[in-house]
Amino acid sequence: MFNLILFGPPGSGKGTQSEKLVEKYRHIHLSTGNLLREEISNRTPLGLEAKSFMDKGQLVPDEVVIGMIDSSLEYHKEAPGFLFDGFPRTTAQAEALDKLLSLKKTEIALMIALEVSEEELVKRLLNRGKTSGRSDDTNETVIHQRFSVYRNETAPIADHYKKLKKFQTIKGEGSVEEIFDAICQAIDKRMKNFA
Ligand code: B4P
Repeated sequence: MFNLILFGPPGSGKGTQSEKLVEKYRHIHLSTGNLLREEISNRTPLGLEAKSFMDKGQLVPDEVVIGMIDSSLEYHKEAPGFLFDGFPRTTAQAEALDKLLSLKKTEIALMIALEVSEEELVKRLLNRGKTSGRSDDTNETVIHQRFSVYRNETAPIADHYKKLKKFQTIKGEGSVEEIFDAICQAIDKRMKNFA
């Protein structure tokens, strides 16, 4: 089983690249952002709770997100591997993911981090907000709050994967195709050396 984490700040292209990667590698795509937005559009109690955090640019509580990932892993028992997009985002989530995967006798093979300047990120998110209707993409104060949460709570978990030599950065600026090719090269290289 080859499990991958696509990492990076809000708007760095995790969702965009994930769609292309699952088409090529046939991973099961687990995007906590998409799962939460689905709960919101179905107006479930979980969705209503999540919305109140997301609208303010805050993270949804760990137990909610970890529960969602736990159910998804159970549901896709026969998966050839998982692509985690937007998860883990806190140390508690990273620890929970390690535990859940080890129960399945598997582990993370690689974390790929997309690097994009903040100026470019703001441009992309405001641009997406014009068409997506996503309330967290239309307000610049909320966007900056998301960056601050990323710097304080999410970015530090990269150290865990760096220590395990499972971490690689990729330049996230350029055309979607160029970035995709660079990610594929990193995955293919790791797959060759991964039992
Ligand atoms: P997410 O849904 O994970 O989304 P994101 O970080 O905003 O964006 P992503 O990096 O996927 O960007 P995309 O490809 O779409 O999170 C949303 C919220 O959900 C969080 O703030 C949080 O509240 C909550 N949440 C999610 N997971 C959580 C967790 N684990 N724990 C707690 N809370 C959680 O790209 C953005 C835009 O850029 C698009 O318009 C795209 O077209 C464009 N773009 C992409 N690549 C480009 C390129 N190369 N050049 C130009 N534009 C590009």
